[in-house]
Amino acid sequence: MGELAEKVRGGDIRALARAATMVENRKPGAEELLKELFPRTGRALILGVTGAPGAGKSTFCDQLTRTLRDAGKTVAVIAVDPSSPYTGGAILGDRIRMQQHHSDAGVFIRSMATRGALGGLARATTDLALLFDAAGRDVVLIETVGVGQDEVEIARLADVTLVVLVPGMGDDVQAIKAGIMEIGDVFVINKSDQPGADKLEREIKAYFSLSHRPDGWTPPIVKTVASEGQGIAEALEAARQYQETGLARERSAERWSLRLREMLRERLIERLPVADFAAAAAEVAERRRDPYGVVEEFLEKMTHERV
Ligand SMILES: Nc1nc2c(ncn2[C@@H]2O[C@H](COP(=O)(O)OP(=O)(O)OP(=O)(O)O)[C@@H](O)[C@H]2O)c(=O)[nH]1
Ligand SMILES: [Mg+2]
Repeated sequence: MGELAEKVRGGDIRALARAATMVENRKPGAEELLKELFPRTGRALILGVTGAPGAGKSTFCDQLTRTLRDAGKTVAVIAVDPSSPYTGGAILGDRIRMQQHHSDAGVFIRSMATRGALGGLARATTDLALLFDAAGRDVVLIETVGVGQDEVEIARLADVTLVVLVPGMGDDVQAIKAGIMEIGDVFVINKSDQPGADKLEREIKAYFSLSHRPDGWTPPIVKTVASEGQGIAEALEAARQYQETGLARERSAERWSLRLREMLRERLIERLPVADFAAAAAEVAERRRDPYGVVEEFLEKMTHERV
């Protein structure tokens, strides 16, 4: 095992920071490092926290971190795109929160901008989570904003996904895309100090009385006031209950099958010269070539080149 891998395994914070940068930016050696560390993974509890911009996800994660630290657990936080354009003060707020944990080696925080991550956000997040897992962190928290393909992909890699909703979002559940209802293993109604929390709770319950999950799990609903630290322990308990059912483990092979497919796709596409790809796309658009023949030709080229 290489020196960096050894240090990461041993919990060396500076080595971990260096490794995280390598992995995030896919620097040379990153894949080798992850290969070495992979057998050490599979121990951390990976919690995904997702929800609308400004719902209080960072505040919630911060409180969750405190609760976990009080229980003696080590934590790594991956904040994906904390610079949401909707809540201007979020970056500053996040920075202040980070500083509060700054002197605590038991909390490792990494922010990742959407645009920064080479090879896709889901890829970078998965690899970072594996790294923190290998470094012996007990819990890895992943905060993602909004609902989109990335969120859904990232939610798939978490053992438990907590969806943070807030009261008074207009039509509430009807307005929430079905996507987010499907990925939530636990629903957190944050800002329960504001009117409408009970109504939202009824609506979420009504939703799940109509649409049952294939795995038979009915997501618990927990009301929180993250800014006051209320309901955090209950939310953590709900996440643990889901984890204890073993349903997350069952999902693991399915997640890896998706992940492997993505890795393969990424690798194949990387091999195509960008210029060839753009030229072929233009030719297809102009009906000078058909897309089926183009794909065949690309595949032919790739399989004859070095593997
Ligand atoms: N009233 C009330 N305000 C809260 C609560 N939780 C968080 N807030 C406030 O809501 C604002 C947004 O909180 P953040 O934690 O930054 O929200 P976020 O979801 O991480 O935001 P983005 O990362 O920008 O999407 C802040 O001003 C918080 O202080 C709560 O339970 N009640
Ligand atoms: Mg945030």
